[in-house]
Amino acid sequence: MEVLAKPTPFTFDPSTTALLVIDMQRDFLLPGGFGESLGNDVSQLRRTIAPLSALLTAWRGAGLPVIHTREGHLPDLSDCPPAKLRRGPDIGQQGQFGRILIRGEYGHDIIDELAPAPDEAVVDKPGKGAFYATELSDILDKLRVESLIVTGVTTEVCVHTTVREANDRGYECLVLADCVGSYFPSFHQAGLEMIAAQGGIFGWVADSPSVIAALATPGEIK
Ligand code: C5J
Repeated sequence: MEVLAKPTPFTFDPSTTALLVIDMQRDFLLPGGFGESLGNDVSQLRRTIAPLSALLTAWRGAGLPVIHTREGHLPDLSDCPPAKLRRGPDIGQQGQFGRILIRGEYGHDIIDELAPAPDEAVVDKPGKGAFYATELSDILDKLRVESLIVTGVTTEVCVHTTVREANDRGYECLVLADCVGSYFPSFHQAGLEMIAAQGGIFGWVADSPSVIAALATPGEIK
């Protein structure tokens, strides 16, 4: 299967590819939530919801694996490095949607529009990267995944960190520009350019309609 992408067309075998949906959590995306309380414009992230929802429908329809991630910590914060807490003192404090970035709280969970299906893995991560201190590598090994379609928020933080981690572990990554978002449009733009620069130093960048079109091409899914 091939999709138009930068810097070159991206080729993948659906039988060894997973869709990664990073941190589409209420704390980051809901008006009134943690992200907005920091002065951020959540509409910059919320524009990803409709394209990601359409992609999920097509990806699930093709019977392909989806893995969701959530950034957050244990209620006692024992998995939160003191340095992270020093620079993010709101973590664990009471917010509009429960304790901020704490597992089990309403705000920590994934937005209703993109709720994981019962058979889909949800990886809880204490860091920005989805590989650090998680079971993600094991899940991908079991599924024999070689390529990742990467979506979610935010482009320059958790998406970028995860793509860099994946790249070092030998995965081919396609990042979908319309399905990733940042509170800062210039960081989003630069983040995408960095991925595809220098012949695809971290991977490829495309838009979700080209993946949906490829999935709909007769004979492409076996
Ligand atoms: C941030 C994330 N931005 N999911 N988290 O702190 O990108």
